[in-house]
Amino acid sequence: MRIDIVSIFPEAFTALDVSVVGRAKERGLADIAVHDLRDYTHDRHRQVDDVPYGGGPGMVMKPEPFFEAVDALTRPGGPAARVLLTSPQGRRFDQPTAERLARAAHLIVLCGRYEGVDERVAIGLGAEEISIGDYILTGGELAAMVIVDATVRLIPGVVGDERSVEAESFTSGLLDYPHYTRPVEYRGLRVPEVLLGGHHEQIRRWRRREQLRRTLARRPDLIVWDALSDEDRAWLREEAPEG
Ligand code: 9D3
Repeated sequence: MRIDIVSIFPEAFTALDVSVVGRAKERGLADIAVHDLRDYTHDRHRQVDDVPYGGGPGMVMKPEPFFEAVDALTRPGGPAARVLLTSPQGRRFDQPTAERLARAAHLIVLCGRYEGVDERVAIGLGAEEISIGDYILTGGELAAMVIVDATVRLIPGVVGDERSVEAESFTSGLLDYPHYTRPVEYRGLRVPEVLLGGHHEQIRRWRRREQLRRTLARRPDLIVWDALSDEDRAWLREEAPEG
C-alpha cells in the first residue's frame, strides 16, 4: 500500500518510523511518504492560509495547495487514490473504517490545521473527512498518525503473528481481561491465585468474568446483551443487580 501524507508539519511524522509502522516501511509493505504542503504553493511567502470569507476568528487553509498536492501525488494510470481529510467535522474513525482503508492501494491523507480547511477541498477532491474522536486537538497531524497506524497494522504481513490480527475479528466486542506476568508478588500486589494453578477451564471462566465486569463498569455501551450466553448475563446481573 502507498500512503502519502500532506501537512505543514512534515517533521511531526518521525513517530511513524518506529514500531510496527516503521518495520512495515522497511520491509516494503507500506510505502509511506510525508510531504510539506508549502511545497505546493507558488508565492514567495509559501502561504497556505488566508482570512475567512464572511468574517470570523482565525484563518482558513487555502484550497489550491491541497489540490496541487493531490494532482502531483496521483500518478496517471496509477491506482485511484482515496483522499482523506482530517477534520473535527469528519465521521468518527473506528476499526471498521481502518479495515476498509487497509484494502486501498493508495491513500492520500491531508492534514487540516487552523480554524479549518476551505470546503472545496472536501467537495472538489472527494476527500473523506475523518475525526478520531470527540476532543479538541491543535491540528490533524496526530489524527493522521492514528489513522495510518491503525490501518497499516492490518496489511497482511505487517504484524508478526498473523493470528493476533485475525483473532481481533472474532473477539467478543468486550474489553480485554487483566494480564499478569512475573513476579508473582510486586510491592504487595499479588497475581490472582486462579492464574497460578493451571486449571484452564477455571482460568477461562475467570477471564471471561473479568471482561464482563470491566466492560460493564467502563464501557457499558459495548455490551450486546443478546450476544451473551445465559451464564454471561447471570454474571453481569450480579455485577449490576439493578440493571
Ligand atoms: C476550538 C476550535 N474549534 C471551534 C472554533 C474548531 C477547531 C478547529 C480545528 C477545533 C479543532 C481543530 C483542530 N483539530 C483537527 O484538525 C482535527 C481533530 C480534532 O481536533 N479532534 C479529533 N479529530 C480530529 S481530526 C482533525
